[in-house]
Amino acid sequence: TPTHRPEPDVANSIPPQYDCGCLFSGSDNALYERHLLFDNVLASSEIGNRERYEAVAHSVRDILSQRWEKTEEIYDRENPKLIGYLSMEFLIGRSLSNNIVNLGLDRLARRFFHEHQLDELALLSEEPDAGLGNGGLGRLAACFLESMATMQLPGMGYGLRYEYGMFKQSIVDGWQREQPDNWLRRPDPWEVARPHLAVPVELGCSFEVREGSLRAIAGVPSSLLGIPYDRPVVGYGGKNINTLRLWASATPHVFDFQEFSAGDFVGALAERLTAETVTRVLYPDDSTSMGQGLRFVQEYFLVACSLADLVRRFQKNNSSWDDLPEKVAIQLNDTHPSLAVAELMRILLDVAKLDWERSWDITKRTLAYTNHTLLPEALEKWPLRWFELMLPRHLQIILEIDRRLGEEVQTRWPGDNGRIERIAIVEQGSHLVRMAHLAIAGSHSTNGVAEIHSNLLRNVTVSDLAELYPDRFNNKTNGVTPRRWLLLSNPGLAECISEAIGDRWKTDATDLKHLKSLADDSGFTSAVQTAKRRAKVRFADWLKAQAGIQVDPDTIFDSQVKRIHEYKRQFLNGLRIVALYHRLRQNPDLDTPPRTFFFAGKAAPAYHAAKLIIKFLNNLAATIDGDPLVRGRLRVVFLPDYCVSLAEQLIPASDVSNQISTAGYEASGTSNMKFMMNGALTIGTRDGATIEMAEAAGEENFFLFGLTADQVAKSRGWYSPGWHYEHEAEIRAVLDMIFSGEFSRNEPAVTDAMRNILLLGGDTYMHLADFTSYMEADSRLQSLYREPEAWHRKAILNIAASGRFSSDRTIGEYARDIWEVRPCPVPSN
Ligand code: B1N
Repeated sequence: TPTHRPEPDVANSIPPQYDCGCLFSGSDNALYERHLLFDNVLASSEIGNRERYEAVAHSVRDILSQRWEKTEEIYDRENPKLIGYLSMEFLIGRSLSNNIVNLGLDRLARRFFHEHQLDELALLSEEPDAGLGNGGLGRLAACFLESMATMQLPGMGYGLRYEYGMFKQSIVDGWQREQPDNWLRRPDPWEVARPHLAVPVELGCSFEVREGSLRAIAGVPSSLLGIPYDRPVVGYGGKNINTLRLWASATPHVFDFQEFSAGDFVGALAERLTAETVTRVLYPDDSTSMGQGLRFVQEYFLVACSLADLVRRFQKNNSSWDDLPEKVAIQLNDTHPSLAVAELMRILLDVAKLDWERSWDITKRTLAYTNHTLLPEALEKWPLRWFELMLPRHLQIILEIDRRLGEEVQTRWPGDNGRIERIAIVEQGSHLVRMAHLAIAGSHSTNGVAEIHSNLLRNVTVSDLAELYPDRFNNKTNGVTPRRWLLLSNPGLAECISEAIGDRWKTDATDLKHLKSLADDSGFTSAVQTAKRRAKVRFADWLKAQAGIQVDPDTIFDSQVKRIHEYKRQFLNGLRIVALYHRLRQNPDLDTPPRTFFFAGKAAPAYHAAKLIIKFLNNLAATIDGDPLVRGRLRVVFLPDYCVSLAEQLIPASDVSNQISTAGYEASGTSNMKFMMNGALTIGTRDGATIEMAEAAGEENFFLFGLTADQVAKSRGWYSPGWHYEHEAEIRAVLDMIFSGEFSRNEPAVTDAMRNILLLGGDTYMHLADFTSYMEADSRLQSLYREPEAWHRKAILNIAASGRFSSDRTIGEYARDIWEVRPCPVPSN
């Protein structure tokens, strides 16, 4: 029988520090009523769900505002070491329900919705996703902020306030279409503009916008203004409320009075347009670096604003520059903010007037760098010429760093010119600045995001730098917040877990291990089974209402949701589905469990192969949908516009999680962890954090398949997709079916392109090498599904082992090993 450990209901007790009764009282001056009535000045007949959402959000913000302010006050008074998490992306998603849960207001809120006869779901979905990120890297930053606040660590996120976030995706004739995401069309209730904290940013050139792109005008220095917009980051339990500070660009001159009086009124205002262009839009590239000038300006803008802000804070309570590393820890989320190395050096040399040695020592001890990918196309390298144009002083500094680095290598390995060249920050010949080398040289810590990734980084990608600075390299395996990704998105399962083991897991996910002893408990197994079934029904209902798509909760929900990329191998999943389809066509009496395959994900607009994958999957879906022979047995659904809130719906409802990247290519993955926490079983390769997940749960509770990273690297030289086509009957049948145009009638370009990627072009990501073992793993999975007890036993063992993949654990490790920061609790009153 389940061990019932009654715990105080943290989530549903109102923290004493809030006076929130008024939100829910029916009295005339209740927060909600006032906001509803006065904020929009609308007749009650004109008030819709959007206005109701805004009124609730503003009420919640009113409730948290004093706590938020108090957090700031305590940090100011206690002067603890502060973390500055610098990231070009924060993929936040929606905030209202997260803030309600983290403030412990969920029970009250439910009653409030009920009493006011409000449709809670409809109201919550009025909030647009804050999609200020591409995928895993941006979502990780959001999870990290939530964990820091929950763990009462003084941490501040710094990013850009993009006017347009990740584009909206629609599917037309199977192809991806992009629409702008104008998420700020309506005022956002969570942001607070702080114009009095604006920061000037100086550039060595000016800009003009011509034909939609930004052009530099050499030799004419210019300045921009960074306006901070703050967003609350509510920790679970509502004790500390940290800040995410997003910078918007503006011009310092509202009018150029000279031009104004000279009559060029419009021209003067046009300058303002150019300045605001800088934070107009998020670059929609995941795991690639597009080398655009505007992106370079964005990166510097983030760094300049954030460092100025951190330095200003530091100087308020400290006097000696030597204390900077004791008072501020700056984490660079990939190389995107790695100009921080040169910018901090500039501040220390030119503003603080310190000498080089001292400046360099302070810079290194303050900064730390996280690498998120080894893909060569994602490693940022910027033209020297751009530094010359825009950041001439930074270029001087970088060249001096590079010169000294060369000297250091020369001293340790005299005459080893090859090594000097490989380590150099400025690449010879190309005149490109290798931003990863700058970040590694200018910081005290370089970490990867999963064991395998950190090892490859150290031993392969930047092995020379690792040999020079072995102590700087370390691993911090990623994690996800169990509040958003279990408590909030899967309330049924969360309750079932709390009933069994109490609710300490919400802030200490390792407590989930107590579920292990319940894996053979038939009462608990069936409770988990019921929770999964309910989540599937809930998702099916939601999908029907949202998109008119009907799916059957009595089929296996098998999902692959992530950015579309060749290395993630959505094609391989497609090949599996074609094989299953082919088998049924050959033998309609085949006894297989009915299945629904879900895909979702966006392709970078310029990534043609990725767009082709989307087209193929949609064609596959249409063909299978139109074949009565497999109706009710096979179904493929491509869900458009994957985003945080879609993930929150789909992940709890999934039975199977596909993590099938070519081994060695996925740095970590984080959705893999979300699926695991929600009781999905993983079919996957030994890549990224999936390796550690299988280790934690026991490989017997995973469906692992395919080549290891080592085997991939070793077989590169002789691998031949043609061999597999010739020698493996099912591969041949599957490819022939695709190449025959079965799924792409009258679209020969689609089949030709697939033939090129999978066969003629050499199959870079080795789809065919892993196909057969994928099918074998799939068969094992199908057999297990026929035994519900055994299936849910494994699901429970997975949930029980998922505690290690909480971002609280990850942040604990960063805090201890890299930042050396301690909690700074904000007392209750
Ligand atoms: O970062 C995630 C990892 O879990 C994923 O495995 C990894 O692919 C992802 C340039 C990136 N790496 N690199 C990027 C994003 C945007 C961009 O412009 C690169 N994203 C990842 C979290 O560690």
